[in-house]
Amino acid sequence: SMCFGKYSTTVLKSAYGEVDVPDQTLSQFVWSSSSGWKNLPALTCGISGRSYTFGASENLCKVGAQAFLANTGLKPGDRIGLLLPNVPEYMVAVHAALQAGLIVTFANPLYTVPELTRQFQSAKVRCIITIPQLLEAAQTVSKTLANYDCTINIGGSAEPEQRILGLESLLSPSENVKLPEVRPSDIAVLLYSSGTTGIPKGVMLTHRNLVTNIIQLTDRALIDYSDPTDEFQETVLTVLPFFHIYGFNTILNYMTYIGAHLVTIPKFTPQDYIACLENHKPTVLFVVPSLLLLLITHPEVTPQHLSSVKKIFCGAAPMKKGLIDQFFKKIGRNDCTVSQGYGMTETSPSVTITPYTMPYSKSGSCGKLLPSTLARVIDLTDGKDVGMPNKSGELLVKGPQIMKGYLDNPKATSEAIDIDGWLHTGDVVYYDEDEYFYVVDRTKELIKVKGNQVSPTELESLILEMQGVADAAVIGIPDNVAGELPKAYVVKKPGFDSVTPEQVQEFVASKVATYKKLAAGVTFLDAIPRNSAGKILRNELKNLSS
Ligand code: 4UW
Repeated sequence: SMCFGKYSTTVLKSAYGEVDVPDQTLSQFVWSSSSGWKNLPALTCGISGRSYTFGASENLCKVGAQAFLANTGLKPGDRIGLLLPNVPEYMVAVHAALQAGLIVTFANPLYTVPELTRQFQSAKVRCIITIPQLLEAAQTVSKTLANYDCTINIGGSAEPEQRILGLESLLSPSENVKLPEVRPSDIAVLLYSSGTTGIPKGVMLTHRNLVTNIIQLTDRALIDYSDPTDEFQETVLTVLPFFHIYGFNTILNYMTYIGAHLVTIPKFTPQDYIACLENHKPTVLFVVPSLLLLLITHPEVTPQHLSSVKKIFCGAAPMKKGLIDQFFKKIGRNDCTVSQGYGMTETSPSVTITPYTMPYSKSGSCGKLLPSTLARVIDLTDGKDVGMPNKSGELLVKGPQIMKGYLDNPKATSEAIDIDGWLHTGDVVYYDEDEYFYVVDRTKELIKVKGNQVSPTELESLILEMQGVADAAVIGIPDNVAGELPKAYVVKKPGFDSVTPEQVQEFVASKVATYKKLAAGVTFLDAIPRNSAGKILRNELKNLSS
């Protein structure tokens, strides 16, 4: 399926052809078949047992959309911020907002106030939806936001004089409110990703981008799109965050679309996860490599706990070749598939996925191109297409799942998506003779800690705020459990010899979510290696650390 175009590019086309994408908004699409299984459970909190059927959650989304427009000052096109852990109500909050024509941005509930402020200011958020435990942070951030309208406090009480509304104001039917026309080409969500360089930017994904990726995955029939019934319904245990593209589109939207029952856990602990395996007997698990490793190595996870599981999906970070073998050894059976997907926030997220049955010799591959997806692999030094299998280079991707661009950042957008429409992924890959892809490295600065994005630039600018610091550079250090951990190289100002590594670590830890901490330590240098343009030579630092 290779074709040779102008400039001797070698374009790989999906072996699966093209898919047709319905002309629907994300909400219309996700609920398009649910009338067939209205009374089956759609979402259940694995800890409290709080549960919604498909009929109930679909209806709440519609009621919520009308209530948004009736009870708040928000208008279609306005942005709202979700500051929520994984709870069943996440679905209602997102899809009510989308049906009201709003654009949604999701924040990590573990974020500190400065982290939240940066994201919500960038997205120009006018309303935050949160829970009582996070209300104080939401209110602090809201004071910094221009044209702020209101906060919605799910599960808490209203305080009208502070513009805090309770959930009831989202659930009171306002049938006379007409919902706006939302077009599939409209932006649905703004998810934050650092891309190949710099601080996190708002990735603009349209309704069509998100629907397309679900259709592309459905086409590969990784989970049969067969009507769920009282006798059999897939049960999906998920702890991966809904604020991340993987949790949001691949899990929340895709699994709801096919009629699976999602069991959510608001905050990961091995004990809660194990209890959910026991109590809910999931048939499908979505994992990142560090979670799969935990299932393999945790002494309290027994083969019995995993006996109901038939399908596992892994993605978001490189998976070590032997991990799948270790998993099969642990469960003592092989009637379970472990699939790997590769992609990024900018691609909604999936680009490749492993086929249903895959030769053992290809384990470690992240699979083949999804339908309607094109790829090129270019040499890291001369930028020319490598033109043949088993030669690594940077992956370029083209397809209908690629983002519209970075919010308010045409420069970053044109650096990421070139004039011919190719997205430069910053990942180093090769493909084999059968066009199975393998991710081998990353050229971009991004650090991945247990699948979470960490932007080195963000940590560097924080460290530079510390008294006595003249220069700083952050890189990822390989780690057996987390995949990578952030490490800082720091240059002290004259007269600040007494600054210790621990002080730098504590300074950063006090300002960022836990997974961004400088867990791989701090080393002082006389100078940070930089090129003549002032760009940090990260490879030199990587060599120093290995
Ligand atoms: N192997 C090696 C992989 C892999 C990988 C991602 O935070 P983001 O922007 O996005 C994600 C997306 C996760 C995902 C994609 C497709 C898919 O099917 C699925 O479910 C099974 C999950 O994490 O980070 C994007 C970056 O993460 C790395 C890679 O560097 C990419 O650019 N990455 N998947 N299988 N590395």
